[in-house]
Amino acid sequence: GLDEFHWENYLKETGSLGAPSECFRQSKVPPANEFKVGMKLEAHDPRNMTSICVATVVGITGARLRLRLDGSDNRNDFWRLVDSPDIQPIGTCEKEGDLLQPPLGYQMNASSWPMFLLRTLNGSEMAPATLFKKEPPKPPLNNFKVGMKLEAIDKKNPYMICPATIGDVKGDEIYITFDGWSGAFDYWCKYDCRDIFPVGWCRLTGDVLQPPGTQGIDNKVSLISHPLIEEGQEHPQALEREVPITKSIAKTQSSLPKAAPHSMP
Ligand code: MLY
Repeated sequence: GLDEFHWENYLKETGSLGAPSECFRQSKVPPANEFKVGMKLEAHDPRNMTSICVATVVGITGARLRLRLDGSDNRNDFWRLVDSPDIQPIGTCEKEGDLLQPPLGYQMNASSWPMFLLRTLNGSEMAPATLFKKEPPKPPLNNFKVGMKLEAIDKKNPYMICPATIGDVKGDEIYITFDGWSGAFDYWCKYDCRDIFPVGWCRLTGDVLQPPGTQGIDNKVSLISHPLIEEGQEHPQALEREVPITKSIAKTQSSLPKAAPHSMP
C-alpha cells in the first residue's frame, strides 16, 4: 500500500545514503536458509556462552533461525544467522572431546540431564552439516560514517530488524540509532558486529523489515493539527507541509545526539 516502507523513497526523502555493503561483516549474497522447523543442532547458550547445548529450530526468518535450547522454557528464544559461528551440527561437540551441557535454567533435576539428552536426540531430525555456512571475513577497517543508513537488529527485541542510522563512530565502534524511535533502543557495537546489515538485506533474505518508528509521525500530526490549520478539512497547505516536516525530523534524528530515553515497551 501507500504507507509501505520503501528504502528507495526513504533515502531520497531523508537525503541519505545506505552504508556500502563492504562495510559489513555479511556475505554479499545472503546465505541460503535451508533449515527446517524441528531440526536440531548445537548452539552456544546465549546466557552462558562457554557452554554448548542442544537447540531446536522453532522458526525460520530470512537468513536467520529462531532457536530454543532443549530443556529450557519458551521465553528465552534467540536468533542466529545460518552463517553464525555460534551454531554447529549435532556431534561437533563430541568430536572435539566436549560434553553437551544443560542450558542455564534447565527445568529438571540436574541428575536427569544425561537421560534427557538421550531422549531429546533420539529419533530427532539433526540439521545436516551442509546447511551451516561459513562466517564471512571481517572487513579490515571501520568504514562507517555518521549519517549512513542500514538495517539493524533491535537488541531489546531481537526478532526485529529495523531501519537505522549511524549516529557516531569511535575507533572500531559505531553507534546504531533507530529511525523514528527515542534513543532507548540505540546501542554501541563493533563495526564487524553480525547484527547489522546493508540496506536491502531483508528484501533479499525475505526477513521482515520493521517500518521506522512513529515518533516522527506523532510530531507531524501535532504540527498539522496546529490551531492555525483547520481540522477535518482537506487542507492543501497541511498536505504540502508533510514532506518538509518529515525531512526535518529525519535530519534531526540522524545528525543530533539522542534526548533522554523514553521508550515504548
Ligand atoms: N516495546 C515496543 C517495541 C519497540 C521496538 C523498537 N524498535 C523497533 C526500535 C512494542 O512492543 O511495540
